[in-house]
Amino acid sequence: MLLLQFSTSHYCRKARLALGYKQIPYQVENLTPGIHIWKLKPLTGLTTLPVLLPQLPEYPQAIGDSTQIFKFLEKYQPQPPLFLPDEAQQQEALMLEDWLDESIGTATRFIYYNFRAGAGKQIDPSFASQLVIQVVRYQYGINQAAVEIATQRLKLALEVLKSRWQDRSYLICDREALLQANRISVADLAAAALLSPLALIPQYRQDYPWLFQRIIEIHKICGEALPPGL
Ligand SMILES: N[C@@H](CCC(=O)N[C@@H](CS)C(=O)NCC(=O)O)C(=O)O
Repeated sequence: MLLLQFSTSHYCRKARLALGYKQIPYQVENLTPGIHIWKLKPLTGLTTLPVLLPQLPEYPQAIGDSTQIFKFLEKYQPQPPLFLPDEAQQQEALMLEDWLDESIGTATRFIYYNFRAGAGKQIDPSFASQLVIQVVRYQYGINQAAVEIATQRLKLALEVLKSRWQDRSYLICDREALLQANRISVADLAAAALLSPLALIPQYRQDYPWLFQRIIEIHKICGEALPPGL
């Protein structure tokens, strides 16, 4: 299999976590932002990465979107399972994953790129890096007002996640029988990948130490290299 990715993208990290968890051998091809569109459009009709190319005759040529990649991998190789056996719990996991994808992953992007252009500029002050950061800020409309909204959104999200993740290994668990059906799900992989850029921001490291413990644990389970800062 071949994973088309941007090397620094947290959504591509999410796909790598699933491939690693399933222990599926794969190669990566790093695309260049901007010209990536020419390669992707004919393959998926989307402009976003990750895209997985199974490179197997009986499977689709390309799967775009990290959620679709999760679904494909679960069908392609059911063991070890990423989906929960209890239908209600699996629905809850999918709902959390969708929220993390559509809302929280975006909020993290806004906060991260704002940090890298300001207080975190010394991480890589080179012209090339700062140019990429400015292009991303322009592309996604990352300005002070939008960052303020993203910060509030993330604060609430971390409160919600804290109640599930601070004292337990996994986000979905059976509240009546705490020890039952308490295992890794699509929600854990999504949270571990999509919140990982916060590891470079000192304020988040200080305020949410439990979050980074969980991110490290999930990466170890999946055999994926830790994100920068951890
Ligand atoms: N919902 C998508 C989001 C992926 C996404 O936003 N990818 C970004 C990189 S972090 C991207 O490809 N942006 C380039 C573009 O939109 O043209 C997924 O889960 O795969």
